[in-house]
Amino acid sequence: MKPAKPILFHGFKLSGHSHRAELMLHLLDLPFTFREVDLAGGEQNGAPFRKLNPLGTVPVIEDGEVVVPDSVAILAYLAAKYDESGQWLPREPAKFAQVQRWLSVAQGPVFNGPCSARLVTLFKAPLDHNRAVTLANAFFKVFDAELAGRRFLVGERPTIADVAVYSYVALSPEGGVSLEPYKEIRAWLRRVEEVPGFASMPRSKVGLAA
Ligand SMILES: N[C@@H](CCC(=O)N[C@@H](CS)C(=O)NCC(=O)O)C(=O)O
Repeated sequence: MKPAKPILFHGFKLSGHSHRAELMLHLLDLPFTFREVDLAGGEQNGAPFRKLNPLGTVPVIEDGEVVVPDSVAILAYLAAKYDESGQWLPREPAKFAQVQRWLSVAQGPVFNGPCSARLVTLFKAPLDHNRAVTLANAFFKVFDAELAGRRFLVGERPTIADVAVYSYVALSPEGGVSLEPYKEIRAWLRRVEEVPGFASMPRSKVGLAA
């Protein structure tokens, strides 16, 4: 199934939150129009944008009458609505729970670690960079061990769990967190990048660890 008209995507090209939602549109091969929100100019705080997302963050999508703010909510919506195969959001309860767990990881340890470290280096966010780097490495150590012997985060095929976690892990060198010590993570990133339809995001300075 495809949307009757292109989905309107309100995003920000250098945001990993925005990238994970945009990546899902590419993976599902859905038509969309990208609209860059002027975060530096404060557009997210104005009344028109707050009507779309009262919390004033990107990404937000408009699919006809349906408005969905929040990156992981967008992943769940797109998979539930447009992925008829059920691959991206498995309905079997144990797998469904595992996917939810990784969505929590994306909004918890990934946000507090690699995402926050990058917010400091790229956008001068008033956060503690050392703390974010420490949290990132603590998470990566556990994540690397969990990935051993696994192709994707839940089962043998990619799900929205992989999409949710991918962007800020791939971007972590931009925040000053090297992926060099984490062989399993680097191999998993490469597997995600090989999924048909994968689209990377523009890098600001530093590329992916080899
Ligand atoms: N929980 C939200 C967080 C999104 C978020 O933090 N977006 C940032 C860009 S990376 C934003 O829009 N910031 C605007 C601001 O803080 O004023 C999601 O997953 O979409």
